[in-house]
Amino acid sequence: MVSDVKAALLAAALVLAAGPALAQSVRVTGPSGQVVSLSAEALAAMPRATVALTAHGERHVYEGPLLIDVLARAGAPTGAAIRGAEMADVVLVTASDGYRVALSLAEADSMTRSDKIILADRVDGHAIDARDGPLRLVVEGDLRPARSARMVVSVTVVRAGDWGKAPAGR
Ligand SMILES: Nc1nc2c(c(=O)[nH]1)N[C@H]1C(S)=C(S)[C@@H](COP(=O)(O)O)O[C@H]1N2
Ligand SMILES: [Mo]
Repeated sequence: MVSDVKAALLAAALVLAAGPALAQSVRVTGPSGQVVSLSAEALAAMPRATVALTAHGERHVYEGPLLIDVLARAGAPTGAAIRGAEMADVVLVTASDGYRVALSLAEADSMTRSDKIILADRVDGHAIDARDGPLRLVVEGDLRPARSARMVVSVTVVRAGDWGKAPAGR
């Protein structure tokens, strides 16, 4: 009986300690303001890609869905539909420590560039630890890992096309 209680408390403590890593979802906002929250399970069920990342002299293989597929869940255009005003769409990736990285929507699309950009949830075959994950942006082709935001909590498409435009009539 007492050991049952101990076991239950231990189990609860383990769940609490692992809490953020287990519960992580990502908040995705599309160009028209549509918001979806994708759970770890939803991300795991998406088509997967792998990208190697070297940081601090160590090379690791990250795996996860393509960022463009994640953005499409919130209504972002893909492929040839990224045209006109959408060519100025910016993707803001925000981490839990406030670190932010900007990309363009077009560069995340596999019809525009062959280098892949993924929202990784696994590294070298296991879940990403709490220091770097549970979600990490990985940008294939980058020579330094500065855009590889760790601990990603949200991705947002910002329509930058209208910024700094001359007023109508000029
Ligand atoms: N959330 C978050 N991600 C981040 C950073 C950061 O400060 N916060 N630093 C970036 C930088 S500058 C580098 S070089 C790589 C790896 O650095 P680090 O593991 O020493 O933070 O992570 C990148 N991702
Ligand atoms: Mo860095």
